Amino acid sequence: MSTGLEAYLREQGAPQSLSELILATADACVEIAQLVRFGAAGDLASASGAENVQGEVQKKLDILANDILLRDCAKAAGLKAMASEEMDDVVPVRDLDGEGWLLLFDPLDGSSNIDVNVSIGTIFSILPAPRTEARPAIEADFLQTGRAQAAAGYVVYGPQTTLVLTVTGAPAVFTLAADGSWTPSGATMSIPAKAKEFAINASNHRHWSEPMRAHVEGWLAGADGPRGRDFNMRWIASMVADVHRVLTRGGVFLYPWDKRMGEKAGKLRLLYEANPMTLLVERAGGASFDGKNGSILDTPVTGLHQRVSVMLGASEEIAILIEAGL
Ligand code: AHM
Ligand code: MG
Repeated sequence: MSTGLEAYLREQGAPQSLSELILATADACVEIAQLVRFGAAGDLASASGAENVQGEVQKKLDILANDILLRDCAKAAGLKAMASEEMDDVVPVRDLDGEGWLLLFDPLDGSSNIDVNVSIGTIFSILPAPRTEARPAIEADFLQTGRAQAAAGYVVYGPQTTLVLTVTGAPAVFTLAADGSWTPSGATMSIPAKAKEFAINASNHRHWSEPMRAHVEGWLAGADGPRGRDFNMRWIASMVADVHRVLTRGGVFLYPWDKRMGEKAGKLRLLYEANPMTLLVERAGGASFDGKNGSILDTPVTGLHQRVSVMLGASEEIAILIEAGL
């Protein structure tokens, strides 16, 4: 049941097949919200022992959320294939032929927060399926830059369950009501150019590049340092919740490359995390930087599970980070 969301998708002029896929994704998230609410305190949150493609121990809730998305979204007639942070390979659903969509998701982002009952979320990205001869989709079909996304969004499972979505314009915000429907919250997401707040895991200070260390030290020095004003800091360790705050009240979120990563560009995943969150941030007037090429949305895509350095949020602060050559 998603009446407010359906009306919004009609207003946006989203193609029918894209609307159906977004509605199916949102429905899956309603089910995941129930699991998170009632299952997290029980044994669902205990480690299953399985390792995902990133070499991390998955929680049972991650696997269940993944299964729900796979099952519910496959029902959308325009969906050709899916890819998930939790699975090595793509899952073809229907042969490519004419208009269709590819769905990518991080089923439960920030899952280290499950045990401590702190906000987690689902992130999703929708790409156009290549128009080609009839065949099942393969990994190469998913290797499109963030700029190509037809829609992107997330659901944050926090004190409220909130869906944030972009199809064409500024992010729209919906709250999950008691009857299971997505109700427009009326909130407008617009990130002020100037940051007053930053989010970074400061325990990684010694691993950062020298310019990154200097930049964060400038924030910490506040009014007594080179920036001449105070900054506030937050770190939830759940990208969905941290970026939701940036979209709601401004600031910047960073998970930059650090020395422990070596050849890897960063910790966060380009296709499942960085691209969808960046599309929302840029549509809310913010900016992003991948530490190399410019906007994260233009980062060349070479692999399904590629990682990237992430800096996003207030445009003036991102411009300073780019200038500093971070
Ligand atoms: P996950 O997808 O395995 O949950 O990892 C991604 C999460 C992000 O949500 C969050 O920003 C980051 O990892 C936190 O990392 P750290 O624990 O290093 O601060
Ligand atoms: Mg994640």
